[in-house]
Amino acid sequence: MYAQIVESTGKAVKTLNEMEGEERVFQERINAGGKIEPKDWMPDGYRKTMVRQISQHAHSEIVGQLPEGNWITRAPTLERKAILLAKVQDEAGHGLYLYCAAETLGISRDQMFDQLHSGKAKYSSIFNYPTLTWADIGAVGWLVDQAAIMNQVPLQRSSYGPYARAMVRICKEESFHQRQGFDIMMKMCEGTAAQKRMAQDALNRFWAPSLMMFGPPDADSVHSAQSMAWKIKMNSNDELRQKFVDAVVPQAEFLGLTIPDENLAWNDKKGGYDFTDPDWQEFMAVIHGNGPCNRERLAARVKAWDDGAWVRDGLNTHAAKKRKAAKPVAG
Ligand code: FAQ
Repeated sequence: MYAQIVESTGKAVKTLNEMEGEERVFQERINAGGKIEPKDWMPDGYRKTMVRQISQHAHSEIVGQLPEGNWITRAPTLERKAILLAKVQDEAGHGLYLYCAAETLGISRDQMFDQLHSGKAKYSSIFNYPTLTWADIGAVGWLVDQAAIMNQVPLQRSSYGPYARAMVRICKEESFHQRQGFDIMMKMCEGTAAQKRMAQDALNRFWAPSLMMFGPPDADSVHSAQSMAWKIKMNSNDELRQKFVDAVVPQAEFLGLTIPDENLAWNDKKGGYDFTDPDWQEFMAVIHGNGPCNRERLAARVKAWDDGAWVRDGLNTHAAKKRKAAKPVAG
């Protein structure tokens, strides 16, 4: 692991013995389970990686509202509509905590939005897939939120204080989200044959994209080695993907649904399921802007930004007037 060249720094991951001064103190603190706070010294690569990960995560929460928002007006009952509205609002809140956490590292909200709107910043691949039926909203809660939880629970212990603390509340809310998704799936599976077919179809379409959420295989993950040494990431992409599969298979059995993978089989030796990798070429296409909904998602975010210009202008003008009025009169 330590010989791997990582993209975050462009260098091999250093061992403690190769470090001195502030860098060594920083790494010792991390190794001892300490937290790094905004005003603490940190290597440039650490700051850069944290900004990248937190802002990508924030963008994912915000763009992640779109596939679900698509169903608010079409939810089958008033109760389901109220629950979905609350969930989508929660995602906006998660975005806000995360943008605030990223700002503590010296990047502004405007810079982050600019990176999103120009296509420079990534957000989770999963949100570039369409939600075609109500069962997809069940599958998103059940699978996508579960994948998010699998990834984010360990991040509550990650080394950057503001990120780790934001994750505590986010994880609590994601757990509720996962339960509501599973509840939708249960209702569909206990319903008519057509409703059960819809649930199976949603699982068929969301299974592989959910596996992709954990990132490329460890061997192709350019940031993992350094991020794990800095405890920005607590587990590797493949470890979390395996954990996810092991948790979801019995849930699918409970629902009476079939995981769309002919190679899925319990492996006694590893104490987990063997499964087929998702199509990594498709993953690369999606994360480089060529998934089924990338253009639509980005256009929706840019439109929201443009439509909100008059609000930002009004707020800025008001703030400028207040600042002027508060200025002490000279003499
Ligand atoms: N999608 O070297 P690695 C949610 C990129 S929140 C897009 O392995 P890393 C809530 C990666 O950025 C879901 N891009 O990278 C919700 C890098 O590209 P770069 C979001 C991906 O950072 C639910 C390149 O590939 N969660 O769902 C993806 O060490 C329902 C190489 O990859 C987080 O962001 C991907 N799936 O590991 C909302 C959690 N995977 O930046 C609404 C925090 C990889 O060099 C509804 N993030 N890439 O250009 C993480 O844990 C990590 O950033 C990983 C990727 C695991 C996502």
